[in-house]
Amino acid sequence: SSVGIIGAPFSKGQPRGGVERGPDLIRAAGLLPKLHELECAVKDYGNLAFEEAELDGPEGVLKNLKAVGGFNQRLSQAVQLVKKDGHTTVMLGGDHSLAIGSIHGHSAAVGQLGIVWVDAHADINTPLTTSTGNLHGQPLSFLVKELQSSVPVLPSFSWLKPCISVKDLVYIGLRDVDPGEHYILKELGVKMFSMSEVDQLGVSRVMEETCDYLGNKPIHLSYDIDAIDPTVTPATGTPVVGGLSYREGVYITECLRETGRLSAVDLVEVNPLLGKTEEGIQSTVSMAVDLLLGCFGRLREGNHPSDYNPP
Ligand code: DIR
Ligand code: MN
Ligand code: MN
Ligand code: MN
Repeated sequence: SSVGIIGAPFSKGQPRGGVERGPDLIRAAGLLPKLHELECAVKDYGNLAFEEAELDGPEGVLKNLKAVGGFNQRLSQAVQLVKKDGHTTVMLGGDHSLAIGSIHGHSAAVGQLGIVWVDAHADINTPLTTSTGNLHGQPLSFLVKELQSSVPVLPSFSWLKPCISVKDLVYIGLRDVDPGEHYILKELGVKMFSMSEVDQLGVSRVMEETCDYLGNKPIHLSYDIDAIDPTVTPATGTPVVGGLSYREGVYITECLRETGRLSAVDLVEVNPLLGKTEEGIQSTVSMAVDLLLGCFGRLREGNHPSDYNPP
């Protein structure tokens, strides 16, 4: 399979510095050579450049609207190019607001998608329900068609048309959902496997049901590193206790790979400035790499190249 990597060193969807270093750190941990070992053809499109937005003061509670809107517009176009080149897209974040452009571009290129959103958070606050004003807590509200009437018109997002149906979205790993978000999830009947359901069913049932539920559509995996337990991935902006284990986290990627329909992956919210210890940072970055390798065929039973010659 062929992989097209886009770095999205973007941090304006949330207030903490450092998350813009994610793409380069994940590359420095050997992502490309490790993908080559799996016989993936890899094209690195580099980090997406963007301009600082001028006069980007808060509008009401909402922060950095122009920066987030402008960056995601460019990102959407970049993703469309990578998809037209025929690659599975890997978006290295950066904060989770980049899912706006990533999913918009992916859907513009290939049509109807199934979205697997792996996260401690639901990221479906609207500009009206958000209490923080951080756009990384809101990307899905801009993308979901059924929420269009609940999202005010914002000039920075005039380029964006909602492109996913609520029935094509599955959450895994939720454990920190705001009241306004919970209302939306229940009202719209969004398919979700919170950490409670992961405990109840086990991750293998969760993945079986997720894949059945999404049917045959191309899959967009949006993986927030904070879905994983903070003992493994402490270097992230909003860690929440009680997350997925290393093994559950990797298993999700193995199952999605197995479908043969994984078409784009976001790996977001790795922030080396919040790791507290060097080990914590290493462990977070290495988890990010292992999740991506799981998406592209690494098996825990082992692998060997197709042209392997036994001695
Ligand atoms: C919170 C936190 N729900 C918000 N969201 C986070 O700001 O809307 N998302 N951390 O990743
Ligand atoms: Mn999160
Ligand atoms: Mn998130
Ligand atoms: Mn977050």
